[in-house]
Amino acid sequence: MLYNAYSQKLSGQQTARSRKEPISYFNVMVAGQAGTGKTMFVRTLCERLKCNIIQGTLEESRPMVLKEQLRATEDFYSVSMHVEEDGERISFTLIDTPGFDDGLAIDHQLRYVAKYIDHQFERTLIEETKVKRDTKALDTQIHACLYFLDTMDNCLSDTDRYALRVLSSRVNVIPIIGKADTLTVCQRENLKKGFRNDIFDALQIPIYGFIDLEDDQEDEASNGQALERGSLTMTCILEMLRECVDEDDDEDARTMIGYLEQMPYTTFGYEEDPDTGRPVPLTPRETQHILGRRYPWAVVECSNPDHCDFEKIRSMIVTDHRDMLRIDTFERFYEKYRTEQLLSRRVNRLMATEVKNGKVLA
Ligand SMILES: Nc1nc2c(ncn2[C@@H]2O[C@H](COP(=O)(O)OP(=O)(O)OP(=O)(O)O)[C@@H](O)[C@H]2O)c(=O)[nH]1
Ligand SMILES: [Mg+2]
Repeated sequence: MLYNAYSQKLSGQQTARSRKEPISYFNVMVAGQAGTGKTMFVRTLCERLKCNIIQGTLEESRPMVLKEQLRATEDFYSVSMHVEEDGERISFTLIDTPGFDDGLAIDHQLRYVAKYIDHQFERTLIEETKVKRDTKALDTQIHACLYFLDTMDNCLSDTDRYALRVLSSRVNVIPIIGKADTLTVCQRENLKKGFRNDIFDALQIPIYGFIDLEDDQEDEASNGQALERGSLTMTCILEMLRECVDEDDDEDARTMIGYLEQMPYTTFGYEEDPDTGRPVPLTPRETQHILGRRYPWAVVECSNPDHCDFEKIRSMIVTDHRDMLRIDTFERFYEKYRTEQLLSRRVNRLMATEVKNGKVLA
């Protein structure tokens, strides 16, 4: 139902697109508090995608950024590559951002991130309003923001709460638990439960997957039970999605259920050799390069589903949710930006005419 409509629209868009250009664009931003493992995740994902990268297409906005020693990120940088996935060629860009600080500084930092996201929308708007549009114009919109949560407590920190609210008004936010190798199984489960409850039920932050009922949909939701706006808990959302699966065999709804039931996904980065900056070999006679970390008591592997959800995150952004995220970005966030901009430009024009005609408002 809901998600099917999305995919139908998208497939139409893609057919038109694929006739003109072979590549679809997908851009992911990584954000969160300082030291939560964002840069290490970017490096690990790039390393993991290596086998899918089309030769010669890897580009870094700052030279050697993936090879230099790991240190706190001071400015935005991006890593772009063309990836071949299921026969489709994707131009995939990761944007790493400096970690947020506690306290007042976060306002300034979030404003900067918001400006960056808006700037990408502005590029689309400029292109759209041209008389002759460039059909090969790059899509630089941010389709998803992987937000690395602070895991000090079993609930959202004030900083995360604030940042999630600000970001989710502009971009599809996907919360992530980084450095999962430092958590026991029990700690992970408690964190997941606590975060899910805070984001969806207690605070109703409209991150990716949250469904905001339209007024006319309110009465129909959840087995005929009347729901008021803002009362959609995780249980209700899952119930609605299951109805879509049962009634229409909706594949997108099924994909979304899989995500919502297990979010926030956990991940950890590989261990770097301090001299070479390359992933350390996990066993002395390792032939195939496995990404992970070695402890005295065990070896943890990034791509092992028993150890963390890294592979789920990878397939989420590279395949499973890519189309839904792109459509959502265009229809929800870009449309909102476009409407606001066009309205404010119209108001400015009217004001300027009034001033010119000497009818200055009192
Ligand atoms: N145990 C463990 N340590 C990690 C992991 N990822 C990163 N670290 C360590 O945590 C520290 C911070 O990692 P970064 O990846 O730079 O974190 P960041 O979120 O990018 O930090 P800022 O750029 O300051 O915002 C470094 O000392 C890393 O070695 C992980 O998955 N597991
Ligand atoms: Mg960093």
